[in-house]
Amino acid sequence: MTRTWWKEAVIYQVYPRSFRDSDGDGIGDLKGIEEKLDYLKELGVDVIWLGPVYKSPNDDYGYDVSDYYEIMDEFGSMEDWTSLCSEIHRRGMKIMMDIILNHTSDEHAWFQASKTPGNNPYRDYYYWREGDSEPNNWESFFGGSAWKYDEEARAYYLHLFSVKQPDLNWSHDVLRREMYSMMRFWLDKGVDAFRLDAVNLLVKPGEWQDAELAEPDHCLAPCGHLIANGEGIHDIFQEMNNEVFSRYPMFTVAEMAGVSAEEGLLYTDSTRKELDSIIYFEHMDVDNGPGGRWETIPFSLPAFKQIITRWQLMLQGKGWIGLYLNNHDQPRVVSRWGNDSRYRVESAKMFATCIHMLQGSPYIYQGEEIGMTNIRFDSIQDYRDVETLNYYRIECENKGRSHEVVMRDIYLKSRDNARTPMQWDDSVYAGFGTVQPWIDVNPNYKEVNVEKALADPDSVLHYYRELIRLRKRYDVIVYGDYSPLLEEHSEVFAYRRTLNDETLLVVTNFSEREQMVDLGEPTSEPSLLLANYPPAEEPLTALRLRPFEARIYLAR
Ligand code: TEU
Repeated sequence: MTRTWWKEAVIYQVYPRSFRDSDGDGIGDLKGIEEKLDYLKELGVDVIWLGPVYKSPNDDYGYDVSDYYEIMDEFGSMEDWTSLCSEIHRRGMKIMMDIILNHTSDEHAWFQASKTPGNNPYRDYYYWREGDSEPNNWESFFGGSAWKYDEEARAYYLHLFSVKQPDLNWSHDVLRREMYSMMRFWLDKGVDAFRLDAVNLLVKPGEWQDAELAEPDHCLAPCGHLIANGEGIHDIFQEMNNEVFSRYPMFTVAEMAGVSAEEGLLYTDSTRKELDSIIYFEHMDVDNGPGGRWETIPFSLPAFKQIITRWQLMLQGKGWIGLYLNNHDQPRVVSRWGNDSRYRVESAKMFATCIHMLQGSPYIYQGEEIGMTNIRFDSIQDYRDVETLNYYRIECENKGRSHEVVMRDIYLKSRDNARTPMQWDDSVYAGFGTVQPWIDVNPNYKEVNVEKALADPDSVLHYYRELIRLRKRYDVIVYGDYSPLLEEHSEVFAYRRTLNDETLLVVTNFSEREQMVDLGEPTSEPSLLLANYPPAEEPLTALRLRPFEARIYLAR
């Protein structure tokens, strides 16, 4: 067991626009994050992942960068960023920046310069294709064609995400060097970690062949599987590692959709010198129907457990993962797979237990630690996310589906579910700021907020603190081997972690019904480390688990 700081770390994701508005413009900002650092320190997190804060026209809220070297006006200035960075460090925490490499904004100077046809040094920074029609039938992840015609350029450009996010051409040596120096710029400023956005899409296939529509591969848009993990992608990460990562005491986490555990190992195997860890999607896609993420099918715990187990065993002792059930792209898990009314607190604690005790580094998405829930706005006017708005337009206007039917999908899967303002207290706008925020506050803020959670020893928040405290105390949580238990059970997820003479037993009931389970005779007397219900005196061979009950036992 080699100690590695980032394996031991808990990472907290801040979505800057929705965290805290310090200057009364309705939009979260860097000063607002700085105000809340003591709260994060007391929670016990080690690393703060800052969503993108670069200059951006905000078509995809910062994931469309128009200048990598400047801070977005709404968020503050470079001085504010420097101050935030040093205040994070002063408290013994670290800072992770979100790095967007696959595309820029169409308002980036490179893209503007690339439009001039002919011999132009920027032309090949992007994928420009001349012709009378779109080069192929690829669809964007955000709906509609992945190609857009530009009059000035007299050509089509590729955009896998929104029309305002043209894809960069990573086979271009000069572009790659530009990106490496951009990354070094931020590391030289003291950044400790990178979250690399959508990076398994960097290489595009040499042939622009059509995608077969109605793909069986439902976690990606119709062209996704043709692009994900393309030939030569590992060479890029080895080069990036050599040019950038290996020169700093940093760590990387790569966000990658459409990656199997086998591929996940190739990316993160420490001997290959590519990436340190990966955030994969497979377990989050279990409720996607054949039509994609907007089509929701019932959650299947057996499918979920199989995926988790496959990844745990595949990477054990070789690679590393980020553990998560929530982020800014996913609906809130308490609403999605738990019960956000009757068992909000119980289910929030249960999901946290299940995730935090696995092997990997746990990620906490803002508001998850107080059990924030999905929202339901009646009108599409109240939604802000480009993916959601495109979906509504395509389904209602182009396909003629009714408002009610389309809104049902949006209530289940819209990314705005997780993007409503952080609920700090029960004052107007939930303590997020003093004016109407850019997106409405969840109406349950009087019930669900930080101030209330701090005052209640049984809150979700105090439970998260306990989970983090346990991680700092028991090496088995970070470094122990994983083995699944009760693999056939359809409602209970249980597993064992072992390191030397320490054994951890984790048992979580994913259902609203009581479940009887037998974990087998223990080899030594187990002690209950943490649970989300008052302790019940039962032998491990006859556990009676209450709705969404979670327990962690330690045996030596
Ligand atoms: O997400 C990449 C990604 O794979 C998304 O398509 C994801 O599947 C989708 O958001 C689910 O609805 C990253 C960022 O996390 C996301 O916020 C950005 O919109 C996207 O890249 C483009 O930069």
